[in-house]
Amino acid sequence: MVMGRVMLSVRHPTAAGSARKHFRIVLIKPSHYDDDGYVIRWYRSPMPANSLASVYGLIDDCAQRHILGPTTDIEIVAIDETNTRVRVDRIISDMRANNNFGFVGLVGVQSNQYPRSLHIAKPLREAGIPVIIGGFHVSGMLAMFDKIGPDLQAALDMGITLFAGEAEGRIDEVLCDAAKGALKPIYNYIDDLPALEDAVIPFLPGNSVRKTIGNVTTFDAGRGCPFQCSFCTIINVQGRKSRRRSPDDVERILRKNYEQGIDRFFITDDNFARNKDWEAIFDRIIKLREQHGMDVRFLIQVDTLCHKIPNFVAKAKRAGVTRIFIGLENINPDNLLAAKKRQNKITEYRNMLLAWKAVGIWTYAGYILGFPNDTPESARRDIEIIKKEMPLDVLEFFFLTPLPGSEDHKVLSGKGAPLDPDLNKYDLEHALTPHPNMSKAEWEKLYRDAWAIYYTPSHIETILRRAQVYGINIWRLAQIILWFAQSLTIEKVHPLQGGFVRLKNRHERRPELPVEPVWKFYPRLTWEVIVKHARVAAAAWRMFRIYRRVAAGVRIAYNDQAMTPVTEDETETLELFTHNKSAREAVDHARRIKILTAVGASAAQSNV
Ligand code: B12
Ligand code: SF4
Repeated sequence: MVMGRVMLSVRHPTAAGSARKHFRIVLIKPSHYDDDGYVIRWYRSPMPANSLASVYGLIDDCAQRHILGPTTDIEIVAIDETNTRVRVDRIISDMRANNNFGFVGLVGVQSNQYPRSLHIAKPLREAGIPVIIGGFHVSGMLAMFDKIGPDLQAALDMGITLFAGEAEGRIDEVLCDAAKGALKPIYNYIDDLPALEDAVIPFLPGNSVRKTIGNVTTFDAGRGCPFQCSFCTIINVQGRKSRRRSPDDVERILRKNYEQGIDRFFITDDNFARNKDWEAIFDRIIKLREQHGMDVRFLIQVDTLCHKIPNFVAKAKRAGVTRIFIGLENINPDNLLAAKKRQNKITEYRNMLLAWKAVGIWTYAGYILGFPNDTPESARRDIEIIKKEMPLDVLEFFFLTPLPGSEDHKVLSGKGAPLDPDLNKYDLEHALTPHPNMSKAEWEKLYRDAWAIYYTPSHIETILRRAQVYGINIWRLAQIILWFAQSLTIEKVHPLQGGFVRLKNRHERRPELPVEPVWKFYPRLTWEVIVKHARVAAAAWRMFRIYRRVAAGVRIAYNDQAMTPVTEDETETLELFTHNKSAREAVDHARRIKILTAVGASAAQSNV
């Protein structure tokens, strides 16, 4: 049941007769509750959490440096609740056997995971075990508000320690305080973000990575993003300055994982294109691949202007990037402007996607529903435009959510706007505020419909046909599309929260809801399992037939509007550019900039 359990006891000579002590740290990356109140947990979760890897790596380093003295070993147990049941009773008895010498760290706690974290913490605190909570909820709240809100106060009242900011360079202090039994109520480093060059690298043992699907692990090559999107928490928690790991450290991360058989990576930087050392990092990876024969491959997150950075796309390809994720967010310029997402230019979308396609890299994009100018009709029409005019592979939908830590959340809270008080729902999958043009029910229906509108059998076929032209592995792509297309309908969760074989325990339910009786819980669970598997099998069969049709047509030339670069006259005809006034204005603006740049360039030339 323990995901990664490592007893780090580097033997140092101890004074004769002195007994070794074990400082026990249990790190838990919590999950959260589904709409029925059960913990979302899988036999295999999608990927390991970099938050857990970062804190694990830091504490592992403390253990190797023996920061608690030569006679005290540091023992780390790491649990990812999305794939491992948290047995609080066992943690309590193990800790008790060790005189509560240690602590439980709730790691990388997002807002939607905060209620679950407090539920895990309650019995631990009652047993006298020190508990520390870190992650985006605590950091985001302390970054945006001077006063402690009721949710953080509830933790402090339970005697839980809060950690805000990043732990690199600070973890020694926390461990030493904990070992002395003198943890402070709050460690607040939110205004003092550490440099990442030479910082301890994130790492998880291979046996924990193997509790996830595939052979993929996560690491951050940098943190921070220069842009200012109002719904974003990252800029307020990790800052707008690019802080990054050195190419040497990236190489160490890759080698350490490669040695334990892990060669696929999700680089979690929210915008790797704005990592100031992207080129040096790519160059190092290219060297590892081309000169040292390391077949490492990557998924990275980038912005919609990345293709304009000289060499970026070409080097990404050589460095083994096979997929990119882009925050497309919306195709209505009014909405993008309202969210201060000024860097997203609809006039660039298609050319950017084609630049990636040209090198055989497939694209995922996030699309947000519920911007102020959206109506159910406009959003449905926008998705149809995307299907017809943009060569995008995987599209995923989110609700516009005022996440704690974002400017939107702060502004709405300041105005006293009605915000749903249940933090468990702050997972980008729920409607949490009133919308000017849609009722809550309409917004929720739009979210459910959006997946069905995009992933129709005929559009899946089009995606695969387009991908085949660019030499993309369509068998693999078909599997990912199956995952994204079916997750919400079959498992009722977003694909990023999904996993392989849902596990449920009768007792792992929100304490506000009753434990269901055996006669009700088990028959329903059995029925659920049967129905789900039947639906997965049916969907997989339909997908296989589409795949087979496309693969059989490999020699037939395929082309469509989305696959051709945008021409000047198309800006007058494409719906993407003409569907409303602000889209037309965006095109006019881009045209004016182009003319001015050309005039400026020829003036500069005539001056030379
Ligand atoms: C990679 C990633 C994922 C991956 C993997 C999960 C992971 N955590 O690695 C996947 C794709 C699975 C994912 C899914 C989701 N994610 Co996500 N994800 C990220 C991303 C891009 C990077 C996470 C990361 O590695 N950060 C770097 C680490 C090092 O930072 P950290 O977690 O804050 O940890 C540091 C400190 O907080 C502190 N610390 C943390 N814990 C502890 C504990 C102790 C004891 C101590 C001392 C210190 C400490 O030290 C750490 C090292 O410095 C972040 C954005 C971001 N830039 O962080 C979003 C982010 C965390 N995700 C977010 C969300 C909403 C989700 C989803 C709910 C989306 C969805 N509906 O599917 C799901 C939830 C799934 C789940 N079970 O976690 C939000 C959370 C916002 C919030 N306020 O709650 C973020 C911030 C993005 C956003 N949109 O704003 N995610
Ligand atoms: S581009 Fe992404 S990471 Fe950067 S501010 Fe916008 S939402 Fe945040």
